[in-house]
Amino acid sequence: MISNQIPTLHYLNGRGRAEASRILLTLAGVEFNDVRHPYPLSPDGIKEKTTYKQLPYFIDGDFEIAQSLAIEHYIASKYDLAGDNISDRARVLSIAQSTIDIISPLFSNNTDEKKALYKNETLPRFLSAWEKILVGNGGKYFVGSKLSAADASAYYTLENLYFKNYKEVIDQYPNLTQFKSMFESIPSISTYISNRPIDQSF
Ligand SMILES: N[C@@H](CCC(=O)N[C@@H](CS)C(=O)NCC(=O)O)C(=O)O
Repeated sequence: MISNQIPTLHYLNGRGRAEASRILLTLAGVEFNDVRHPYPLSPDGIKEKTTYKQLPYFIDGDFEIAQSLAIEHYIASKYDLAGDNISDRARVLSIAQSTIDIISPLFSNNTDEKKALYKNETLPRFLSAWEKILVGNGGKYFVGSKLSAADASAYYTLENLYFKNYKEVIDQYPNLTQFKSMFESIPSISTYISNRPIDQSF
């Protein structure tokens, strides 16, 4: 049963493009309707009601928004997770957008050559940059001096990479590994992880 009193996040039964938003809502302590639609989406179901006939789609009272990064940015801004000043807000978005550069190739690496390039060049390039940013900021948070959407984006991406068997690459970046353990030990996140539905896909 969907309650109109709390926000609603529509997505598939998977983590995909909605998980960073789910994690952000969890970090903010916001109760929400986590509506998971079976795949393939029916053409006359939720898809028809959304802006681009795509999910995720977020509804908060009278406000409705499509596009995963915009949803994350809205939630982060509303609940003080978007960065404390103009520079930090840009840094948060920079991490969020770099996750797309990291995740997207996973869907197009269809040859051994592309897989090797990803594992040996692309992934190390992004993970070493992340480690440098994290360590340069003191090692605990990616941006500023408290949790932000940048941490949620990075955590979700590292988790995705573990799932896709890139642990061996991540192990080369001990600060990222330590960050991941720290993030999943946050009480609300740890409870969320233990209770979240078993996904059909990542
Ligand atoms: N740029 C969009 C992409 C959204 C997207 O591609 N959503 C897929 C699911 S991951 C979808 O709804 N596809 C329509 C369908 O499969 O019928 C975002 O980040 O939100």
